[in-house]
Amino acid sequence: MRRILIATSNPGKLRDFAGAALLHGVEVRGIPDFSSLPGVVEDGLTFEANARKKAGAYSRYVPGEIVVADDSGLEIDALHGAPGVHSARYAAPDVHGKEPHQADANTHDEANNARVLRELKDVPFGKRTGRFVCVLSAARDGKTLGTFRGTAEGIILEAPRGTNGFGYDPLFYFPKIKKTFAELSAEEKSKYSHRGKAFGALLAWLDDLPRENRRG
Ligand code: ITT
Repeated sequence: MRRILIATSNPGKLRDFAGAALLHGVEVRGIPDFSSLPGVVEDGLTFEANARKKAGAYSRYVPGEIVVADDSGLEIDALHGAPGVHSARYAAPDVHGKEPHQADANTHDEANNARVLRELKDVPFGKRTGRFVCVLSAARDGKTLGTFRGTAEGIILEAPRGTNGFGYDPLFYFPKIKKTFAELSAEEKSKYSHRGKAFGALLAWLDDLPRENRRG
């Protein structure tokens, strides 16, 4: 079975990948001892830049292996694309008194969701459109091999719904199935999600990679 090493500190992302892996018959694993590795400063202006930076840096710790990193977030049209690349620390002004791009730590999902709801307080249902974006970058020995993007279009609800998933999932209503992403199992979510789509593109690329260039 193909094996893919994922470089992430986010257990919600790992659960999503495990759900997608079930669907595709591959195995995903975290990098051994990931939490003891030095962190990567995510100061890129795009998801692509941050995903490449993370995959490049972490792949140096597992020589010869293909390492995949994920940079993702929620873009809300009424907020001109915010929280975007700052999704993981959107509540920094509330929690640390710093702007998200200056914060050096992530903020909790509940606080991030509370800020989104506050910013959208006066925005009517029809204008609460947005999308999740996921960019996956694959690297080996510090070099980028490929970058893959997936998106999912939805509506930001006025109150959370569902208890599965992570991050903004309880606020993200997916009209096609009339549910939020937090009302889906990891396997179901991967059928519709930004992460599931980017992962599908990555696997298609991996299938086309000459066998001598693969591991796992
Ligand atoms: P790593 O960098 O270690 O992978 P991270 O959580 O810091 O973990 P990002 O910088 O990519 O990752 O931030 C992603 C944030 O975007 C995440 O913390 C959520 O707030 C949000 N997000 C991304 N994908 C999501 C999803 O599928 N469901 C809900 N929220 C999501």
